[in-house]
Amino acid sequence: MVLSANDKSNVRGVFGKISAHCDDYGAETLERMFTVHPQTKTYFPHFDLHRGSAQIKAHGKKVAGALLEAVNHIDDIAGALSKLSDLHAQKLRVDPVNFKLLGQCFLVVVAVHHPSLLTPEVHASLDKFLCTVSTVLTDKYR
Ligand code: HEG
Repeated sequence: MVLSANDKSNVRGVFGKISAHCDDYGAETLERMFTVHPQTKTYFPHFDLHRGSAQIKAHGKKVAGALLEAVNHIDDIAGALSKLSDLHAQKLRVDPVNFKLLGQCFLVVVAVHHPSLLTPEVHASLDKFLCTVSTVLTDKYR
C-alpha cells in the first residue's frame, strides 16, 4: 500500500482538524469496536470494558497517540511504529483481521463528528493510511 502525495496531504488535513479530540475519538473507536465486534473484547480480559471506563479512555489515548505518531512520520511509518509492531507481533498476537475492524470504527467515528470532512477522496486516503498502519503492526507476525 503506497500513499500518494495527495493521500498524505489528505491524512494530514484530517488529523489537523481532529487533533484536539484525538484521545476522545480513540476511546470512542474502541467502544464502537467492542460493541459492533464483541470478539475483539477477548484481547482485553483485564480491562473494565463498560462505556466510559477509565481503562478504555487511557487505551484510546494510546491508540490515538500511535496514529498521530504515524501521521507525524508518514514517510516512515514502519520506523515510527517499530516498537509497537514488535509488541503486537511478539506479545499481543492480535489476529490481523481485527485491525481492519478497528480502522473501520475509527473511520466511522471521524465521519460522525466531521461529516463534511470525509469526502470520498479523503475517506479513501484515510482508509489507505489505516491499512498501512495495520500492515506495519502485523508485519512481524512470522
Ligand atoms: Mg493495540 C496495546 C496501538 C490495534 C489490542 N496498542 C497497544 C498500545 C498502543 C496500541 C499504542 C500500547 C503499547 C504500550 O503499552 O507500549 N493498537 C494500536 C494501534 C492499532 C492497534 C495504533 C491499530 C491501528 N490493538 C489493536 C487491535 C487490538 C489491539 C485491533 C485487538 C483487537 N493493543 C491491544 C492490546 C494491548 C494493546 C490487548 C495491550 C493493552 C494493555 O494491556 O494495556
